[in-house]
Amino acid sequence: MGFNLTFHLSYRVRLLLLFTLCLTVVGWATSNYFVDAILEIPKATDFMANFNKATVLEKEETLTDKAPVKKADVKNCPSMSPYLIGRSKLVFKADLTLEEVQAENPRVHRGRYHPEECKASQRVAILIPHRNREKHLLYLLEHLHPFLQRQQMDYGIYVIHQAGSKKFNRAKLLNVGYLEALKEENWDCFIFHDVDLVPEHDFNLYKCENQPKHLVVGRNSTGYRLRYKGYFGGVTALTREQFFKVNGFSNNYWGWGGEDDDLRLRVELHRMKIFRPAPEVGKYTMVFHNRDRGNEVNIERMKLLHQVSRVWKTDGLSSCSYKLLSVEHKPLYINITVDFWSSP
Ligand code: UD2
Ligand code: MN
Repeated sequence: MGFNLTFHLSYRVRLLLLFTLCLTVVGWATSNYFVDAILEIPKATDFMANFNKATVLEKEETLTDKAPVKKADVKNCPSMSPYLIGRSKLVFKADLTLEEVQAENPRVHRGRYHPEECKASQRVAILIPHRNREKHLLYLLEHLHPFLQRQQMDYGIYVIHQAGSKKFNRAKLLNVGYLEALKEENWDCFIFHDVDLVPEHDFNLYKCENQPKHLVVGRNSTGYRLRYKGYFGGVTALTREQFFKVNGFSNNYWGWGGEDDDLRLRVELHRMKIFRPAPEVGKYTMVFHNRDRGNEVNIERMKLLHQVSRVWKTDGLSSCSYKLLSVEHKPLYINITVDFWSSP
């Protein structure tokens, strides 16, 4: 009888213990689930609050001497960064200097940045063709660095500068940018970016999709409307593989026009579809400019556009020859200077 009572009691105690244990486990699991869910999908209205909170946290963190987070412990970045603020009114200060922009971006080194708090899903190279547009470059750097940091991107900015007095060749410069950038990092995604276009809305994500992406749905100078259905100019994003597959841009477009349509035809020949963000998000301001000397309209462009299906395989990345003059790692960008000695 005594034995039976002890057995009975201990059985009840064990049952109670088991029940408490189950409750604790269920409680712990659901709280973790909800915390994760909140981190993953921040509400649009909370973006500004989160942005401020995150800035404060960052400041507090620098004050303590906590051990830095180990690389292996860093989580993947959320699909929607908590720092996004939506559309901004862009201001271009006439007396802005490179030193000011550098001071505003202390966490950018040698043209590159990656978030400390999480691991970005893609490494993105921004390629900017350039000649004689220093002021535009300054404005773009001023806005693009904070914009990309708010998006928690792992990125590098490359400026590909055409030296000499040959006609400007935007497409060939972008091929050079792709080939040279891959020599220092296996970038996943490439953004081909005019120097004078500044994005207004930071929901316009600077990363690649499973189809080539055209990011400029509209710009101020054209009433923010798409210029024409197949328009593929200004800013585009292709993965390393997508760009490689179409053999990059043609090298034969000297002067203004046609090279963007040529790339669109290459993309379509490979049965890829162009992806665009929503019109309210794909908005850009183009800093005003006149047509540059050395970039006169290319009167050959229609003829060239008729040959794309025949020549894409032999004219492109595979045949891009250039004279590399220098690669300089400046604080805010990597400057690649090239000369094209063989122009028509
Ligand atoms: C349009 C396209 C552009 C390109 C071009 C035709 C848009 C928004 N942009 O731009 O992507 O297809 O037509 O070639 O539709 N550049 C220099 N120095 C020069 C000349 C050009 O740096 O002397 C660079 C610079 O990055 C500039 C880009 O080339 O943004 C395009 O040239 P543009 O701005 O003169 O041509 P635009 O505005 O008509
Ligand atoms: Mn322009």
